Amino acid sequence: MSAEGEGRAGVNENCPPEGKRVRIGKRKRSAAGIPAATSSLKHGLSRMGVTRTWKTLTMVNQKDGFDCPGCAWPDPVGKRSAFEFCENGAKAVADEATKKRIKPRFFADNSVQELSSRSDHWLNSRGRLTSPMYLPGGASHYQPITWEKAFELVAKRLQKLDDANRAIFYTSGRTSNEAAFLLQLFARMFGTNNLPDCSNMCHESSGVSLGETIGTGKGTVSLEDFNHAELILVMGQNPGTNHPRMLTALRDAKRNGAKIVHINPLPETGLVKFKHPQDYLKLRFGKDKLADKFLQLKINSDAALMQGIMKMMLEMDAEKSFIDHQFIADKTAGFDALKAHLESRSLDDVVVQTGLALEDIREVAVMCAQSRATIVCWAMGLTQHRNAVATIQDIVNLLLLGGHFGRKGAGACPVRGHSNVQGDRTMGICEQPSEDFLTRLGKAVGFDAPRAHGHDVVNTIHAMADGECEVFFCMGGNFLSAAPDTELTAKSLRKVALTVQVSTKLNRSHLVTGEEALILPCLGRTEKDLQTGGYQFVTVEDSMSVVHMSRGGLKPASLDLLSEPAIISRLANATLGGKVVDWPHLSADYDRIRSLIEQVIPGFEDYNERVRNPDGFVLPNPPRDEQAFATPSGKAHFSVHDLPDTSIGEDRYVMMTIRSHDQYNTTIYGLDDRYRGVKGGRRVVLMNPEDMEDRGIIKRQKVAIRSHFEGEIRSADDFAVIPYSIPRGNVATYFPEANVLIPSRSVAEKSNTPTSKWVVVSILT
Ligand SMILES: Nc1nc2c(c(=O)[nH]1)N[C@H]1C(S)=C(S)[C@@H](COP(=O)(O)OP(=O)(O)OC[C@H]3O[C@@H](n4cnc5c(=O)[nH]c(N)nc54)[C@H](O)[C@@H]3O)O[C@H]1N2
Ligand SMILES: Nc1nc2c(c(=O)[nH]1)N[C@H]1C(S)=C(S)[C@@H](COP(=O)(O)OP(=O)(O)OC[C@H]3O[C@@H](n4cnc5c(=O)[nH]c(N)nc54)[C@H](O)[C@@H]3O)O[C@H]1N2
Ligand SMILES: [Mo]
Repeated sequence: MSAEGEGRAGVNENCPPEGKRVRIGKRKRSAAGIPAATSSLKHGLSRMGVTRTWKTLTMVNQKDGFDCPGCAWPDPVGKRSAFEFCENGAKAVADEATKKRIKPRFFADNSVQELSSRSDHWLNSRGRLTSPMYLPGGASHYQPITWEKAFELVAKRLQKLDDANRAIFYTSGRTSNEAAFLLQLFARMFGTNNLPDCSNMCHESSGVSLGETIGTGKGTVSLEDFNHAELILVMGQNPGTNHPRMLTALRDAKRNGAKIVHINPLPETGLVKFKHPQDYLKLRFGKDKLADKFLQLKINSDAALMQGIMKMMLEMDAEKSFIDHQFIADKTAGFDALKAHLESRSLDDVVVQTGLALEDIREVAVMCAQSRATIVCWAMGLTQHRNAVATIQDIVNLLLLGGHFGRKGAGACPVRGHSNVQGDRTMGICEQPSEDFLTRLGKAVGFDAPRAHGHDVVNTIHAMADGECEVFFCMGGNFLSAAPDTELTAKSLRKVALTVQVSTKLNRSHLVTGEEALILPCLGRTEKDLQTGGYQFVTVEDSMSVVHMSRGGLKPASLDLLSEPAIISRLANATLGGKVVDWPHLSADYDRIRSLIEQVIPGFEDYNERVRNPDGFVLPNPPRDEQAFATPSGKAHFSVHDLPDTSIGEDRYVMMTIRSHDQYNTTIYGLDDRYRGVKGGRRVVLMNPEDMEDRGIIKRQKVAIRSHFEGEIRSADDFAVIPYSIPRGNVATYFPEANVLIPSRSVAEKSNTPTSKWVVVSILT
């Protein structure tokens, strides 16, 4: 291996600029509707053709079909319509079910270096991977390899390690429960807890925050609760793009009388007006107005807003009871400390940090005080900040004040991203497993699970950079582009002896590799999975803890694909042999994997039977089910946090990195962001028009961005400035183009999540 970790010459870790000239249109006022329906069809037809489009889309989220890989929003219980998907779910499905194929010949014709000069959009649109490929040390091209040889190669590498902790097993959140369980079992029997996952960059802060305060890391609402809510706060989330099916739940909530407040630096289209495409079939042409109130606060001022609202609620409570004193007395601890803290604070700080008018905050405080059933939803706008755990605990404070746990129509709703990211964690994909989990796992299987904590994503990058990692195995995802500090992550990956990617589509992590690399192509959600025990289904857990089946119905993209459970099972067998676990037996029939899961993980009793119920089953959730809080004191905890220091210095801006309407994380479907009116390019920076004027920057002017963190400077050039409705001093760019600018050591306290929504930058003209 190249000792310096320089990797292959000329391989580009960044996506080269794509598109000609960015066009700026009008921001859309209404989400979904006919444009969404036509966009779904356009994507489907262009990738799958007529018959396949019809066949595929009518299987999405159906009881005998497959779970949409688009997001983790739950499906309705009971009656489902024939089209239980949204525009962006349809894009995700079409992307996997595309008819295009990458054959081994493609890799013979294109060197790794040549491929790296192509854009992410181009790489993804080549189609599905079809055969295992091997990149030998020093080689310029991938070459075909048999599955047998591939497993032997990885197994030999693993067996030669003098310390199991020199191997790392990453998971992205599309992995099924069955594959996730097998992967963590294999890693732990091999001897390591090095199980980082995309969750470390996503909702980790939510899990830590909720775990400390209410004793479970998961949300506490069900889909049905939306029909009974009186007030819903949607914070740091863009559901019109990232969870479009949530808009239906918000519409129904609204029709049932709920008020909705949208809290975001950007006026995201989905929350303004919404038109369900299926309403046209029912000849309803009106649009539903969703948000009653929009608070356009500055980036990372949510803690200030929450504390301001709570302070006002307590003041109102002094006159007439507005908080749930009984619940607070019976079920919680720490109220007095919070009260004292809020009393000692000034609302001036709240106004300065949020940039909001006091009357607007008061209006929402009154709504909060009056609501008997409040739901707070949030996503990446809250989790990817240095103080993310604290901010989410202020949300918990707000909910506790009103007693909004274990009550119909109320609760905490962290809206998950990847379709099975919550399930993967339940299955033990976690670098810091609990003692209880390890004991149960060891007992059920008959081995001693390692206790030392492993690496999460950020620590993985640094461990690789320090030469502490020899084998990096990825179950899905695109580690290079999803992680912060692209340059450092690339350098780190190049230091590894062997990188292995189990994937459906080509991405940049296949090009920036360890000295040797493997691509192991797998079946996707949409495809039939035949094992020696017959056709299999897998199971997933949605954002509201419902576990259900997912069964693919399409012919696999190639005869040479293996399922994820089969890949892990064969690798585990090659590495560890079958003395303790009969791996081939387990993966021949996934019911056997589920039986084992049932023995290890509480809540999965009669797994095989219950999961065959068309609506699946719901996992126990003590705060929701019985107002029980599994904290050491048995109470739910109020927490006290000072407001974060949000000063940034002269001529600096705070940059958040967000998703466009035409991408799924690092998978780029197209160059438009329809709702925001940005077309034909992704290297853009959204900026307040007055900030532009102050700096003499004109529309579409090209600028360079520099990020600043503890004396470190990172740069990215060639971004076109777009005037946009965003608070002064804040700017926005797209993920993953801007990941070069994100410092790897700028992380959330306690959750170690990269602060992708808080990057201090300067803009150079
Ligand atoms: N189509 C599609 N669907 C997806 C994905 C996708 O890429 N494409 N990704 C999936 C995944 S893995 C995830 S995690 C989710 C992500 O779903 P989101 O969290 O909705 O995704 P982001 O684009 O990161 O949007 C963050 C939102 O938070 C706002 N925001 C940023 N900073 C702050 C802040 O400090 N305070 C507040 N209040 N708001 C802030 C931004 O303006 C933006 O509206 O979506 C999932 N679904
Ligand atoms: N700057 C910035 N960075 C971020 C974020 C941000 O908001 N800003 N968001 C973070 C978040 S929330 C997340 S979740 C991460 C996402 O991080 P990842 O989950 O690592 O990235 P994805 O882009 O979702 O992974 C896409 C790849 O997964 C593979 N794939 C798709 N389906 C399957 C399948 O069924 N099986 C297998 N084995 N492979 C499959 C395909 O090859 C595809 O190229 O990124 C994080 N990074
Ligand atoms: Mo995510």
